[in-house]
Amino acid sequence: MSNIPEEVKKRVEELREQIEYHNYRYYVLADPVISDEEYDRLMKELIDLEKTYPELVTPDSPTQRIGDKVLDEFRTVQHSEPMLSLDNTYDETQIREFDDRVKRALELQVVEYVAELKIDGVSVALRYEKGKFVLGLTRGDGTRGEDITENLKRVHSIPLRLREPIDIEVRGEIYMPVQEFERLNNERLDLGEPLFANPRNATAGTIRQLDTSVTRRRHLDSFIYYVLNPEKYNLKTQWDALNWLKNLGFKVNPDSKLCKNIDQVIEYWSEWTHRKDDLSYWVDGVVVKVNQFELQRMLGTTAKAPRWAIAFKFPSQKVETKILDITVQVGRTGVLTPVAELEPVQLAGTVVKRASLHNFDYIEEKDIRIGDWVYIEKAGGIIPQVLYVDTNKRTGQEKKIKIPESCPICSGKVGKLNSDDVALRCLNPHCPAKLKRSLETFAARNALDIKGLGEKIIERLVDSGLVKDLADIFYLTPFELTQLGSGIGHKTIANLLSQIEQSKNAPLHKVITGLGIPMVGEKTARILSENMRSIEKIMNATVDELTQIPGIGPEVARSIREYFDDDKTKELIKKLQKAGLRLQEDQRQHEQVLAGLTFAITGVLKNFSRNQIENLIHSLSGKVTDSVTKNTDYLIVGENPGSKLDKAKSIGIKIITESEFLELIKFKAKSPQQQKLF
Ligand code: 3BA
Repeated sequence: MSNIPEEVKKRVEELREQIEYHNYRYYVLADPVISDEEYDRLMKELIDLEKTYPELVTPDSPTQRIGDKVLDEFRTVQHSEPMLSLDNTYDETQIREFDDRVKRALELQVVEYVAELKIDGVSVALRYEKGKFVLGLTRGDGTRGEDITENLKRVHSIPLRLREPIDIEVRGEIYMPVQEFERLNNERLDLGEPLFANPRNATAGTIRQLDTSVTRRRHLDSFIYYVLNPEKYNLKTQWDALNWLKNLGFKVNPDSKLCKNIDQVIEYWSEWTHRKDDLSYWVDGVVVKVNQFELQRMLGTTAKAPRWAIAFKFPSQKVETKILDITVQVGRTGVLTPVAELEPVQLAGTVVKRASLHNFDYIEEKDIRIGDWVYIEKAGGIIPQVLYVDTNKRTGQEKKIKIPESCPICSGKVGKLNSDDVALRCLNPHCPAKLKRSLETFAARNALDIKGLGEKIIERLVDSGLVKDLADIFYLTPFELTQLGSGIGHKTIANLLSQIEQSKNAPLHKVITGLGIPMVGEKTARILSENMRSIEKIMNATVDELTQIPGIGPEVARSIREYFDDDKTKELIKKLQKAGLRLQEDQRQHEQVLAGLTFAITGVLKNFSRNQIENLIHSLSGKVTDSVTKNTDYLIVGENPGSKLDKAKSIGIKIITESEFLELIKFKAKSPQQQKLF
């Protein structure tokens, strides 16, 4: 330490202050004052200095937000004061009863409240010493929580340094924005992983990852709403505390309201009942808190919850129905998902016949049985979810299900990949259910696009033993196919064979997508194909070499390596090669009118779906990214644009409409032949 030049130490300190400040402007205030380039330059300078002088690295350096770590376990730590929970109310009568209890206990005619939106996330506690972030805990059992400090450093709106060097503990909610939740579930659908039922589960599953790169990539956000020992900072009310927390550097929800009485609370609640879906994150109610800390202290707490606060839930569309059966689905990656087969019922515009039960822990926790009457709800507007059992309607005839000890399809062994995993999986690599799902992935539109190879044909091909791996479909003969039984005529067979033949011309990235390598979806497949240009090269690449590729993280790299290390994979690739698939990127120059250009897209377009426009750009050698960065050349804007538009404006990226985009292609197209295309 001693031989480090003073000016280096000073510069490092200066850079950290500046970077944290700009981080605050960007992630907390959403009001950046420098461009991404300038920000990146500061960060690079700091990274370089820390590389040269590793002794200077501190746990609160902004570089710690981006470097990845893999932890062995989470230690548990005692909370400095118990983390309580909140009682719930569901209607106006109940919230008035709460107000009456409060007023009676305090012997007051009227009490002031703060109404806050109740974020559908996960509660955490954050400790700072001399203004530096030192510890982040989950709620745990309320007394002890898990140390998730490293993951929380990857949440950019959590300050690593406060704007004053004080000792303090605050609490708040970590959540996953709607857009991120949908992106993540779409990706998981692609990868054959079980979907998250709601953003809260997704958040909980993310902050408890031992590999911090997972958290880093999942863009979580935060709102802070509680400070321990507020008297230490001369705070008298919740309203002042929220304001003070904001100035200290925390992200505080901007839509809280100071209410003079319970009528104003109810007004706030009914207003947000209608407005809640406009937010970029999910809320499930309002948290009502007595404003004066002095009054809070007088009211005190029960063992479980404060008497001075309560949750006032928004009504959700729920409906009651009966579970006729519980079946188990086996996915491509072997995940066993229990599914409730329901007495069909109308809910939020559709007829619901089935609802995911997520996993077997969930069934046990909620004590869900066949024959039960249950309440179901659409969570986050996507998958119907079984909420709870109406135990009053139990007759005694209900049947508990047993956790499968073997795969319901192949009777193979089942187990968990690790003790953290909630998903039970079929461990038999030859499970026909896995093969069937794999074939579906292989034939899907974003992969080999073999339309004739649907669920029914796949079922028969696998059950008859004609197809034992993905490559077998290329070796099918017309005669074999006639053996598949009724409903499959000559025409169907001819069509199928011709489609299979055509699919051999699919470009490399589509083949990679189709293989269904864990963690490798369409996007990653494209990156791999663009950078490695042949299966051979990907197969032989080390984890290090793979990680060098921009957009490939260590976890994905390991997963790719593992997949290709399997002897069965090697055999499969050989067989595919022999069948004549294109396992290397074409050298042929295609229409390169967009070469070197990177696009981002926001809002709804008139003429294209997202997929269509992305494919078009890719086919013209352009790039598409999820977010706007300094490397973006154009942002294409449709109706109802999102935050990308603000970002593009703030950093001066060219913004074009859909028709301007088409004009751009026309203009760029060199040959008259290409011009005609558009
Ligand atoms: N305010 C959740 N608890 C909350 C501090 C108290 C509290 C919540 C809240 C207890 C939200 C229970 C778990 C907990 C910190 C204990 C909120 C929200 N206030 N705005 C009154 O938005 N979900 N949850 N969290 N301490």
